[in-house]
Amino acid sequence: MITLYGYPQSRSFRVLWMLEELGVDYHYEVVDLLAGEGGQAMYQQINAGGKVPAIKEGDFVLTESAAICTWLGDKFPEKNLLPVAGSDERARYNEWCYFILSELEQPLWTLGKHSFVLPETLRVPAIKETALWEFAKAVDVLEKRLSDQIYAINDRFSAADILIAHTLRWADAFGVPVKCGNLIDYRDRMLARAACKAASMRDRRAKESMES
Ligand SMILES: N[C@@H](CCC(=O)N[C@@H](CS)C(=O)NCC(=O)O)C(=O)O
Repeated sequence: MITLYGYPQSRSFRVLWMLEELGVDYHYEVVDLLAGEGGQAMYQQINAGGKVPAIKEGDFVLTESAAICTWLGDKFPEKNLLPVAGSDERARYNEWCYFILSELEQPLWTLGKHSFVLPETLRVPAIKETALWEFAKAVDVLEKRLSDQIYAINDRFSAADILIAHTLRWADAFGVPVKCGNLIDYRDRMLARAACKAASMRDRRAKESMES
């Protein structure tokens, strides 16, 4: 059985969504980050950085949301959620992953960290202007590349769409929603998928059980 270590409304949602797309059995183990469980010895054995998501199957443990989605896609090739390793499409998938994590998510996360994540004494308010400028540049690239596409890679849904749509949903939550009509349509189309809704429900239930 696959165990996903996650926290509601965090990057672990990417893996939840992927698992729901795959339709495989999994156990969702909430690591209560706000209660400091990420720093506890038991979880540090799973992820030395104390972060989520992480995934475990038998003795195998993997961290990093994009790496986990890729591992899952390769593990269940019959579900067609990843282009085949070695193909041009797989290179395109890798390109998307690096772009999303280093160009699109990075300025958004900088914005979040210096607005509400870091302890107040570590926040540098002036950095937000730079982060907004960098994020707008990355969104501009996204608009150009996705403007007339149904999916990120050719005509098939893939894990790349999960990573992009989840990051765009974060942008909404961080108060910098995308404004381009095509991009909004793309994001909403991805978020309307049954597996995304199922993952949202699972995440909501996890949040409710943590609060009760
Ligand atoms: N690059 C990592 C980032 C993981 C990450 O920063 N996770 C956040 C939640 S979204 C976390 O666990 N933060 C707790 C902490 O920094 O201690 C990934 O994509 O998985």
